[in-house]
Amino acid sequence: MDMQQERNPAERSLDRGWNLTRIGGAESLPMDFPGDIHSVLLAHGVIADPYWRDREASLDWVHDSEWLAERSFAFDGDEGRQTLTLEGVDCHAVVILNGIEIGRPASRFLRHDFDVTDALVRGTNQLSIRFLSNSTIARDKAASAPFPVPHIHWNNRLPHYNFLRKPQCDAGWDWNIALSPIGVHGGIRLRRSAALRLDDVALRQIHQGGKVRLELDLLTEVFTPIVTDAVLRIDGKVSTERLQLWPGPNRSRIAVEIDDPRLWWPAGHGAQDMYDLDLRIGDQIRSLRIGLRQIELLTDADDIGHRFAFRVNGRQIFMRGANWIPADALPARATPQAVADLLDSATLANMNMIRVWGGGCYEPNFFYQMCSERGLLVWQDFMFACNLYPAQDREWLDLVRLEARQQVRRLSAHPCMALWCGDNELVGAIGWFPESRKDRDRYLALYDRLNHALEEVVATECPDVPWWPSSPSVGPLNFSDGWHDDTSGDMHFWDVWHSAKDFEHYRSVQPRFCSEFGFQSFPSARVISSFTDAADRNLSSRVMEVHQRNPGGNSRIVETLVRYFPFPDRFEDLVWLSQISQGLAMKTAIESWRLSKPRCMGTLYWQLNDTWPVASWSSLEYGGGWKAMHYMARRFYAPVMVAARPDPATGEIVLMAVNDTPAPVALTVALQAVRFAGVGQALGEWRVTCPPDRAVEIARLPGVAADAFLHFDWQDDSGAHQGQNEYLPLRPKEYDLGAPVISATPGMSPEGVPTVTLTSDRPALWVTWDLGGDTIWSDNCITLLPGQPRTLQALRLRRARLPVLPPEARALKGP
Ligand code: BMA
Repeated sequence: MDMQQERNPAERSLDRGWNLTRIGGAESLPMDFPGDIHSVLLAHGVIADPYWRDREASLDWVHDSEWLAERSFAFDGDEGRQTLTLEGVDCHAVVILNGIEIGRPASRFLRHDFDVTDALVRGTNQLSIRFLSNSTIARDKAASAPFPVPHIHWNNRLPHYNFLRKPQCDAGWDWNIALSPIGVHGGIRLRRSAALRLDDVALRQIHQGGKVRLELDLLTEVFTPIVTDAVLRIDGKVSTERLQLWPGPNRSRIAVEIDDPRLWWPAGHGAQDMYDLDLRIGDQIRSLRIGLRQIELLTDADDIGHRFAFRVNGRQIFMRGANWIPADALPARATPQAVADLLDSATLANMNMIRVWGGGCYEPNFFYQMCSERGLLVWQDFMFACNLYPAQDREWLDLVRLEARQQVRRLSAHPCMALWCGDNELVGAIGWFPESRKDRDRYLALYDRLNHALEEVVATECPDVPWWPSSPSVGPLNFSDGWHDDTSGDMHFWDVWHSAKDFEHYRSVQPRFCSEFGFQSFPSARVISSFTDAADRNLSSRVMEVHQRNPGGNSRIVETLVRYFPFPDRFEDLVWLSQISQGLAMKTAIESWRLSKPRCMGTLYWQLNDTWPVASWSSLEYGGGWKAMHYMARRFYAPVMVAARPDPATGEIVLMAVNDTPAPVALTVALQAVRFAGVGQALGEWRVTCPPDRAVEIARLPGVAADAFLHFDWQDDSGAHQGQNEYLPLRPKEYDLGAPVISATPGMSPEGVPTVTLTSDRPALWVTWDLGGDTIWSDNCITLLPGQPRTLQALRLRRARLPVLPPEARALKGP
């Protein structure tokens, strides 16, 4: 699974066969790593499901305690140096071998390499990891800091996690439960080496004149002076370098040129060609699976400000995507299957980029491998979010430098890597706290110490992947408001959700690249039933409020929804309508910004997934089920899309097309005005050619009858790109929607794929066939016109399963 796994025969896993006890407690349980302690307690019935109702806070004793993991192993007194490597220790711990303290891990984001040659004994060895209480350490560190370093206390139930190198959302976030998991999330290995140990490989690729020069920096720890060969093999080519190495850390370079490269392309632009690369230095071996691509971030000045556009292999590509948060609040549940399921859903919704947000974690190698295989580019934040950080502390900053070096080197092999970004929202955060508002100079200087350290690491370790200082950022060394400047840089546009503006307000800005914007909804009735008792299934119940982490969030969902829709009678209808409302919000934003291409060159909505069952901005609910918005995303992220938006200057409705494929497309677009009480009236048919570099105007309409909406269908010359869309000049509740009679007929395609055919006796909006079930459908939440049945096909089954309720068809009805 892991493409950077070493095939070194002198390596031995110590992952399995541990025993876990609580210091001062009675628990004694078997445990394997990678793993987290909550999951072990759960598997053995010591605790019950942490996601159930309001159980969360009753489990605080787990992260307030100290835990001891112990195992023994036999050692036959091998020759050479022995290194104990631990990855992802979460996070403060003491490692003891045969009674000797060999290290104190203090960061989940580091790989620790402890030389244990002198601590090992022939025969049976005792290894233990004592996990300290991260919550206690965070409080102690904050108390001993020379001045306050504030954290985002309205998101964090557990305080001062900005002093820990641990996922910041482990302390609670405005969508996350605060469990603060403990464990080892990578692996534990004993590595034998002779004269040298290969620790990291940093790869860079230089594309020039149709060739690619690969340069690999080999980071070794050398024990005895040695002259040795480094040998690199790729695509039938062998490159050898004779090296003279001296004791201590060494950095050596080996290069190779690929004459006729098969390029790796993002989804929709070509194949995801990959190469196997094998490396040997001394007795150390490393295998990488790499891809060849040139990635650039264009930020040069234009007559608006500064653009923000990605260019891959010489081609500017509009980025359609979403923000990624950890796959589960319990790390042991973020399995390769669960992650693959979420990433498949991303590509099925026509995404080509995801942003690994800075309040979570650097993901494991399999994640980046899966993104590379799917053509999903990764915008990678360094793991800092929404807090101020103690960068005055030399020791802390050194730990961060080490983390950055290791992570940048590790991820340098993956062709999906498109950007290294310094952090999430740290520039804005300087203005959020009384302390930093009062003394902005001090906290800005602190910020720059951290940010500059990260920038230097990217420049030395992986200069061919672009660097961006922060998200949002107006530009390098520009500390102004990235939430409201739509002329330069990347933007986080939160005024609709956080400032309760109308959905139409999205059209008031034209970001160069919008890397965050979102609107909340409730998860499906199925997911709600997985964490509630029947009596909790009420919007204002305590349990529903515990599963909403943004203060006032449930009210915001409802008060915005009622501006657009009639108030629903039943709780289940409210839950469904919240998803339609969320989809309408994102459709309004994304269509408008895609239509402003090339001014805008990317939209990443907040957020793709959930870490537990919660009301949130996600389009995929916990367990991977598609909310209504994800089906809509599959349409509003279609590479070729036709949509309409109002011209604020003239009041006209402008019909436009956008094409993100590599070549121009010829479209025939048929437009009709549809009255809810009657039939459609054809308004015309247009043939347009849409180039890939900008959106084009198709037609302008002065308006439509007050009881009508616009419906358009399009096809290309070969019929390959087809779609339909609608534009409602008024809000849905301002129409007399009537009460459509929908019939749903399940069936089977000739190939044996389940189908369902939906019909309606009158125009019906957002007709939904079942949400939150195991089946992902080809489409859903669709517009039906009378006499035009539509058949949905089962696309695939989800990998994670939740309790199954019978499917049901819903449509928007009048009051
Ligand atoms: C953004 C993110 C997260 C947060 C989201 C919703 O700014 O960076 O911190 O979860 O807003 O409030």
